[in-house]
Amino acid sequence: MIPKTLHDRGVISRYRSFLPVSEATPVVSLNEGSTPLIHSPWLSGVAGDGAEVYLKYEGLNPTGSFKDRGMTMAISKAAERGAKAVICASTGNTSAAAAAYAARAGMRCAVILPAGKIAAGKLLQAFIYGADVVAIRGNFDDALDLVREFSAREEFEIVNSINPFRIQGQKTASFEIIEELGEAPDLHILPVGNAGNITAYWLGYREFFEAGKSSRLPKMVGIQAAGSAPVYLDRVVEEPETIASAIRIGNPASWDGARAALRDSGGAVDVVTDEEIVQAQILLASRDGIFVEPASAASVAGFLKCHGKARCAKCPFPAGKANAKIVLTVTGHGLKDPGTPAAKEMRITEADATLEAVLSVLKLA
Ligand code: AN7
Repeated sequence: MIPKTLHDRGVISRYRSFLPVSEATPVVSLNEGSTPLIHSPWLSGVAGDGAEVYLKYEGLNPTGSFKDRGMTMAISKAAERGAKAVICASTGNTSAAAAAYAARAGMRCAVILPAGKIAAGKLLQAFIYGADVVAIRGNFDDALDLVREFSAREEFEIVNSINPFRIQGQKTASFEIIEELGEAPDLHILPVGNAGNITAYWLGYREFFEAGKSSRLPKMVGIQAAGSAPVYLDRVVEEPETIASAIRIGNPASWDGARAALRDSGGAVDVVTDEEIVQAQILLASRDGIFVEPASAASVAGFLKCHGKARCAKCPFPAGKANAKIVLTVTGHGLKDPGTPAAKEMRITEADATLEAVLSVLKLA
């Protein structure tokens, strides 16, 4: 039995009345959610016109990504129906979250991963939390197709975002943003891979709007990596490629949800190159002190693209609107992916252990 105090601060206890849970649901939580909404002086300055830009730093969840919000719901509901095991396909973060929450619930966890394409920190997480890891010779889309075949097996609960409880949990990020800003933002930018998160955010914004907790809805902007951009291209990408391995997905499961969010919010989807992603990752760390993984930096790269010289014609940024509020979700922690190309920033200079030598390296001699 999990002591109650330990899950009193997770998203289920915080937003119970907006979630499909009951007294019969055993809450499995690691105190996910309540992540900081951090003001970015740098990006606010880039936007101009009195705009305020905020980063929803989801890397500060218990396993280092936004997936924990959905996983507390998926695992709690799996426990409620007596499932003994869970399974997922993943580009890394879903498997880390599934493994941790399954461990917490005393369930077996199997994760199906594209071999050689998972960031080192995420792979380590799956193992350390005790999951059974299968690396398939194929990509994420192949892994998800395989996992769908487990729906016939009663003992397994599928905890990918095709599990509707995942979306329910993830929508709580929108609730937090509205509570913190006192209103929905004008514009919300986030990376899109399997498209569960943009679906979830849009659901959350609509639910709080309907509950009278906000008086407007944001325009939703999805950012994809140029080499893995099925939503942008409006077609399946057979061999997706990007250094942002988390969003290396060619056939998103929640494609319809993404379409609806983009259409109904008056939003847009755009692409950024790997170079733009790495550049944005480095700039966000060195200017704002926030280190995110490459997929998360796609949000920032997309924002910079919209506000740079190559401002895209269809960008729904409320041009001319003074004091706009813009939120970017940065979905995962930078420490998850030490193999990121941004690691080339590490240029270590050795010195003798003397003041003189150290001053010399610091160019203070
Ligand atoms: C850091 O872990 O799909 O559009 O299997 O890890 O909801 O898929 C991860 C996706 C963005 C894209 N940022 O979100 C998985 C997986 C990070 C991510 C996304 C992911 P979705």
